[in-house]
Amino acid sequence: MAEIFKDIPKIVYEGSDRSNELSFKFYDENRMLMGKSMKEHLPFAMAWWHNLSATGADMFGVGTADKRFGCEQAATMEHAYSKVDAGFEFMSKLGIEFYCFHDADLVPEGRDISETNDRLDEISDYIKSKAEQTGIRCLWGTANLFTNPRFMNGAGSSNSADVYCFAAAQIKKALDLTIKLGGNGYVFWGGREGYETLLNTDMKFEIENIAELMQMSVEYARKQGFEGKFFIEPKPKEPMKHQYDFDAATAIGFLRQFNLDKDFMLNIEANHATLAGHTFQHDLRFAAMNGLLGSVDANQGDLLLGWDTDEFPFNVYETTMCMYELLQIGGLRPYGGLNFDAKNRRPSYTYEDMFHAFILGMDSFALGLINAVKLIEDGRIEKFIKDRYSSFYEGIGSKIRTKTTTLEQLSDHAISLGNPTLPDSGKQEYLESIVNSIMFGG
Ligand code: XLS
Ligand code: CA
Ligand code: CA
Repeated sequence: MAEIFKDIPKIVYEGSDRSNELSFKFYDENRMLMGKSMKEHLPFAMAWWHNLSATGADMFGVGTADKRFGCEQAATMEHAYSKVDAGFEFMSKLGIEFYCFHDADLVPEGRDISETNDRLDEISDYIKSKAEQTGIRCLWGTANLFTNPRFMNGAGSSNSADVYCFAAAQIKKALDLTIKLGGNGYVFWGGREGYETLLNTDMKFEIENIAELMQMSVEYARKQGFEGKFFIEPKPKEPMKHQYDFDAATAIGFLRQFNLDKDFMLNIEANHATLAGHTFQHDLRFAAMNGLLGSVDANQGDLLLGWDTDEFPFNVYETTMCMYELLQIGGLRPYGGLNFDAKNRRPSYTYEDMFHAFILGMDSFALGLINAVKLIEDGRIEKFIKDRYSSFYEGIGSKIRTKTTTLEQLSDHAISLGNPTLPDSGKQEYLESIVNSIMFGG
């Protein structure tokens, strides 16, 4: 098999003062921080769809990037094999250990499900042999239940029972593939699981059907010996106007309502959190404080644009706060990782750009990790937060926390205070300047 990225060497850490642009400036996989190597802290994954399939086509123009990787004709089985070769060469050159896929990313759809499934069996044999040679494995798999026109009204939320069965068939196969390829996670992103108007939609009915499909999927996977986690990936909108898994809080409510929270965790994507009007850190924290932060789609959006731009992470404040959350839950393994669900900008169309994108993303997360460790070791932020609630550690406050008081007693306490005092200052600007001094203070 011929080398595809011929002019690109193996990317290694050379530090920020070196002139070799095709090197990591901050990501040093062997550097130890808080008892673990950077590589262990940062289980990076490549998204098959953006990296190996997407050509930069948008609503106004065709693709700019040639992703045939040396084969003649796109969307053939020959192309499917080239993508595997390109993907494994790409990940090996970057030292990436994991990938994520949709069924539809791997092979062109056949005339019917059986033909598609045969193709998936064939290509997954090849992927498996590559995995055995390189040690690179699947992080999570999923089924594309949004591209085919039959899913115009959703999959689990479709009004058509037949379409619902097509979704089930794809999920069944994608679960088989995930298990075969050693994945420890399976994602449900509710691509078209939502609605445009209540004039044609029974929302309760649709949500119950989605839950039932998830329940059946869990039962099937457990029967096949899958011991990993299922993930819901929240997103508030796009493609639908209203999507049912709006954000972490909504998805957690749904999981609890249908008793799915033992088998499921959340896959939080930065760009989806900001589309929901939250910071990335907010949704990470919401999932984490409920014990349900399972995996991360590591990208960033553009706050000036109201859609899902899936950019490579560049904002080091965001990666710092992400790693701050992840360090506090002990990381994402053994189930999840940091999946670069991100694509090059349309004018960045060369092979070299693909590598620069990953160097940027991996370095941004390495910087985030370094900063987050410093924030934790510095301890001032954590201490400030703890002290801020000190009025609850004794007296009437402690009685509230231990549930040993009543509304009448609280009222009596307030009356006894006479003139109420103000709570202590929130000191936001002081705290922000601590973050800056830790990040840039050397
Ligand atoms: C789209 C989603 C999708 C999921 C996997 O916005 O991010 O790519 O991660 O289906
Ligand atoms: Ca995603
Ligand atoms: Ca996205």
